[in-house]
Amino acid sequence: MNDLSDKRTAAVHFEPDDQVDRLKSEILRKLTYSLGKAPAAAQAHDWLTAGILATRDHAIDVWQASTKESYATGRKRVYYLSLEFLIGRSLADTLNNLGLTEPMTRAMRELGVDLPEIETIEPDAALGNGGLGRLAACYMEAMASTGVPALGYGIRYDHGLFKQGIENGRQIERPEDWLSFRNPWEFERREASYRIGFGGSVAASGPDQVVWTPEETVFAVAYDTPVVGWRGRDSTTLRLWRARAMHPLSLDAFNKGDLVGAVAERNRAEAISKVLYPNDSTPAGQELRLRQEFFFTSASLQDLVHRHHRQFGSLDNLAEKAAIQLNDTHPSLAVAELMRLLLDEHKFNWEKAWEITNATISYTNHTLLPEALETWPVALVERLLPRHMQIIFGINARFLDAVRRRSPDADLASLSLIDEHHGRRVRMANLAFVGSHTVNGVSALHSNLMKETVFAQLHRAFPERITNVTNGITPRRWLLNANPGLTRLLQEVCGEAVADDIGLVRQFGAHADDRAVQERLAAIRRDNKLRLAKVIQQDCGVVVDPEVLFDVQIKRVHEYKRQLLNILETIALYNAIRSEPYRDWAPRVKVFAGKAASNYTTAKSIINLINDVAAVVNNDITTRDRLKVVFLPNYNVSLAELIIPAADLSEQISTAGMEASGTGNMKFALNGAITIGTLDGANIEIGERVGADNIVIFGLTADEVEIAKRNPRPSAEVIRATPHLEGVLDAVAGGAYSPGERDRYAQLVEGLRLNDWFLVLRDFESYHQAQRRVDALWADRARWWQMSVANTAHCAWFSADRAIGEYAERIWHVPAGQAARA
Ligand code: BZD
Repeated sequence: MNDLSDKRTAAVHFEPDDQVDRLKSEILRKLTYSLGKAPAAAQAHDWLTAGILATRDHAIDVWQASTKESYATGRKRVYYLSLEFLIGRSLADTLNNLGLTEPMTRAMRELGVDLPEIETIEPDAALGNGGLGRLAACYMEAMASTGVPALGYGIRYDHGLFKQGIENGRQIERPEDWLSFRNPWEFERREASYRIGFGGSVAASGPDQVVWTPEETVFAVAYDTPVVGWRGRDSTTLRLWRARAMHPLSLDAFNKGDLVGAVAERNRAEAISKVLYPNDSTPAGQELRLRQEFFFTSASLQDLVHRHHRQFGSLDNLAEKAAIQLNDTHPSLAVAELMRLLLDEHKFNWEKAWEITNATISYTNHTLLPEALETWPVALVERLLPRHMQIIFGINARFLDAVRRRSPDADLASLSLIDEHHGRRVRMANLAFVGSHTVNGVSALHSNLMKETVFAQLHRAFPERITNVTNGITPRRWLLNANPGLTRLLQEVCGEAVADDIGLVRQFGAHADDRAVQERLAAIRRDNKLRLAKVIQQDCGVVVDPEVLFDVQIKRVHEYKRQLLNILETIALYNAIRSEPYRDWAPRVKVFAGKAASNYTTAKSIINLINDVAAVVNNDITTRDRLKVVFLPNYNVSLAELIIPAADLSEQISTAGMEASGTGNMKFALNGAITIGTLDGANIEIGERVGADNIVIFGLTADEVEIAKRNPRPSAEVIRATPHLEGVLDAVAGGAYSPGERDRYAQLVEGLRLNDWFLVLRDFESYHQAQRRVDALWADRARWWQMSVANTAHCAWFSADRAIGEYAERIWHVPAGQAARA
């Protein structure tokens, strides 16, 4: 067995030989009859596809049983609308959830194939930017694992998030192409195909009766993928829409020799599902994005309304049988589209239609950054969706009237669905808020800030509407599969049942001082670090020692996440080591990974700086054994699965109040890394659970940030008061790390000196001190492993099963099939 194949033992392992024989013959049948390959001629990708197809058959059995059960019992279903599902690879997780990891590994081995090796050629399904998309993927799996009947609706992008390369230290983007060799997990559903209209005109056809005649119509065609839950008890469905033209070829144009014109309609239609917008935390703004949003929202609503009508014969009880969750504002046109379907197609009156809409929809907010809140010009919405614009005006008028009657002094301008200050724009967050019965934030701090800041006026108007559901992560992917060594130890200490009931890891806490457990932990971490070290050497050409502290910051690159703070502090550390090379510095490797939106110049400059600093530091013999800096290219779900179990220190250092929750923070803590972080997002809740002694907190609090922003301290003053900072900034600005282009970072540094909006300078000293506390903790290794145990033992609460349990009980009002335990 190689080091990767050990991970198989984390799964359920009691499979008899006949199961292995059966799998072997299933794989061979797929190879022969689905792929037309003889075993002797089969390549690695053929074995992978045959393995996926054989696994998929087992998933289908579960899937069909789940679907049948939910139809037969008429249970309420959850519809999770998300423009992003960041799934990653599926084979290892599906096998593990089906309890087939071990027999499949053996079956493949007997066929001469190394399963863990071929698993790595499965492309990541990268249909998402970051946390929001990954959350949707975790929740689909957790709903399947806790027996919540659910469909996830999204877009089947031809091209997911771009592939990142690093050339001369700079990010370059290459198109992602996961579908180029087909997707063996999915099923095309020709019968589930809907017409999606755009543009055109609206005419009254009678009192209260309106007919919308779109100018353009495209088809949405469904592609379904089963998502199997733990122990294969249940499955949810991921239904992704692909855009097709009504008329793929204009023969008229073709006959006139106009080849471009002949396929113009097709290109325009298919552009809708062509590519994921790579913007995280800044809205895309273009018309195509609005078309994507309406396209998938309308297809999903038509589909669920159609299903409901077929099953129950009426839409009166829609809210009793369907819960629609909006993942951020991207699907918030659902409010207007559901109203349109009820009013225009099913002839409900406004009051009844509104009652049903509001009782069915709920909305999750993922950001308070004002620049990230979606708004669309009224003129654009009017042109693209004239009927929906009418409905939005109708909702707004009734809503503002009602508020005016109740509280004459309310601030109507900020409540309105229309922002009149910036050239009339539709505020999608207000639309989602007003149209939902419940609105949730994703951590305790974030939900409270929602009430105090962006949604303050709406909160006054609807004081019961905002609630909190702190995010969660699936422990199957992020612990059991990603960290088989730790999983084995946990099963030994807490019992085999930890895989079924992650809450049992609590018992691990009692072993924090046990030397034998500490040594086992150290050995497991070392193995994980060795695996990562190999990839670092391959991808960055840097040799790192698995004995040193692995200090990791992996996430989208954004100013508010403050990779800049980390790299500036790294430079300060580098300078300090150089000036006192014989002190007993805690040797470290600084690991970075993350993509910057392609048009986000500052974020790209930060990536460039990290790579430039790496080039200097890694080639300096004075600091050779003490400090290395690496930037791993093309961060994605699979890379996260490799990095997180190898991390000693987890960097969660956003400006307080700006990271809604974070979910990487939870993955690291559950895997036993120590967090160095600000009191932001879910870091606060992690701290509450693991205890103040087991987390390293620094920096201004969200309240202090608020004050600091209102009365900014001049950067010059902050710099003067902060030892080492001036020298670091001068070196960067003066080209010490970019000798070939001395002014490369002049602007980046000038930006900080002019306006330290993200408080990089303000928090620098506090961060620097916190890192020295980390040095001291690392030097006391027994203490370090104690802390690590405490982190794992107290983070089961961050299981997605717990989060889904809260949504199910408090928001969706659906009983979970199996109680979520954490
Ligand atoms: O959502 C993230 C937040 O920044 C995190 O704090 C939080 O943990 C996760 C899950 O709740 N937000 C995003 O990931 N946002 C996007 O990816 C995004 C995508 C498109 C447009 C705007 C934002």
